[in-house]
Amino acid sequence: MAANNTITLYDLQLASGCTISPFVWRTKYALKHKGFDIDIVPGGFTGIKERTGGRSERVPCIVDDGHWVLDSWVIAEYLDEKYPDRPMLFEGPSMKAMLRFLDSWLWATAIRPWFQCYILDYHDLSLPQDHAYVRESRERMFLQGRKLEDVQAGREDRLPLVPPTLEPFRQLLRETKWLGGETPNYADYSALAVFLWTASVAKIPPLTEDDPLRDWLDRGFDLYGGLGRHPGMHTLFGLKLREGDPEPFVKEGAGLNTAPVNKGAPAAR
Ligand SMILES: N[C@@H](CCC(=O)N[C@@H](CS)C(=O)NCC(=O)O)C(=O)O
Repeated sequence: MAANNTITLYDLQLASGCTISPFVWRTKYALKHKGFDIDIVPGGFTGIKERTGGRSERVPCIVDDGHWVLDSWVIAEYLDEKYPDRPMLFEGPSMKAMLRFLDSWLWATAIRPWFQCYILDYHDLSLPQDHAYVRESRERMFLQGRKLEDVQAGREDRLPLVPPTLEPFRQLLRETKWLGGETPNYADYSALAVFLWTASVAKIPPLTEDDPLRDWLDRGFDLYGGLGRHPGMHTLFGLKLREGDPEPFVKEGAGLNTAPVNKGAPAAR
């Protein structure tokens, strides 16, 4: 049992102290969902191995009463297994399978294009001692050797193309208050983490002021005493569209709906 109801979490922070990693974000929410206080071990991209006593090169890691758990997904499963008497993060194996799908869809649809729109901001906002590592590793591992400046350039043309692709996700949230139903669960935290990452690095907004995702996003960022409201975060809303840009979202009731509920032939009603 966690001593003093507190679990230690190894963070990944920007110079402002705000968390950048989506994996750490979802773990912060998971710990709060389970009712724990969090003892944060601060730090940036460099020195993770030293901070964790050689145990890991990646975060999040948690330590629960001396027991180390690595990897955000494994941590969430551990929390449910160890503390089944507290609110559950997962609702069985089918939710896990569906969430794996939602995760990969959101990463492909949102994080991939936004990564290329905000990669220089990401670098500039990181801790000064991380700059050289962030530049070298991101250019080598994710950008085929292209310079951060060249990858981010022209983002004004690319940003307006992303909101319309999020329509299936908007559709999902039109049907339910949270992905977890009446209350949020790990599906919400995992999806929120994509937008929390974006808000941590986006010096210019990716979504329009009136995006229908705003309701769920605002409620999600406000959870647990405003867990997602660190002063270092940027607003997600305020993307300015230019002539010729696509409609950012489908207006209520129009288009993209799946087939409506079959209420029977008119004479039979
Ligand atoms: N599957 C792992 C992924 C963790 C991960 O990749 N964390 C990144 C931050 S988003 C990291 O620690 N990166 C360290 C680095 O870039 O050197 C999890 O879910 O915890």
